Amino acid sequence: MKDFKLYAITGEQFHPGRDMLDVMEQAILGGVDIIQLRDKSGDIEAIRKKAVALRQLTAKYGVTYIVNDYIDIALEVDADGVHLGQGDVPLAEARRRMGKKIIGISTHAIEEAIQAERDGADYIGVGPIYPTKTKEDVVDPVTVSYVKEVASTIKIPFVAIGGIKLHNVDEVIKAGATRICAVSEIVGSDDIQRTCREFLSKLEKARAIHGIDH
Ligand code: 3NM
Repeated sequence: MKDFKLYAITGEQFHPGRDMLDVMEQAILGGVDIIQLRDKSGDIEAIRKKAVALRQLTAKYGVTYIVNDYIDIALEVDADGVHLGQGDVPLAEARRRMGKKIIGISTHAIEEAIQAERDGADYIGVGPIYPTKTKEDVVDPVTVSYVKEVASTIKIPFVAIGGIKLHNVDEVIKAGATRICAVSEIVGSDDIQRTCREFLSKLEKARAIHGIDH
């Protein structure tokens, strides 16, 4: 998959009164590389409509587009990939359905990370690093020690997630993360473009130090 630094996920509860597409367009203009549609409402028709609209927006800007949970919707709208949790369909089945498209897997422990890599995930989520109210029923924070473990063990791209804010991202980067994902800090920001640019500038500095040139 195309490499990425900053990954934004939709979270409509954090921007009441603002249009989701406008919010995600601001994130794109701020420089995010990946947009994920994450909608736990269960209203499949509404999710389908949002999925189509976000496909159009991301295609316009050439940004990678991932749908959370719904393989069928990801395929229907020709998203670039799907993101799945530990309790979702087995990766082998997801791969059979998704073909060469991107499959990302949430992991919360090194055994899960190793398994996802072995099973052929394209990237993994590593979190929640800090406490977060954005994801329900999530495990206790894994802390930056899990980032260190993954950075020294896993070869596929990994993205740190969970409670990551501008004020604590330096610690996550220092632990070895070169890709960051945030929901509330980005979509709930009064100045989304600026927040994204600040995340990116920190990530780019760290990549320059570590000699990562993509
Ligand atoms: N997945 P925020 S934590 C969607 O650990 C999600 O797998 C997580 O939201 C995981 O940036 C999380 O607002 C929520 O904390 C991230």
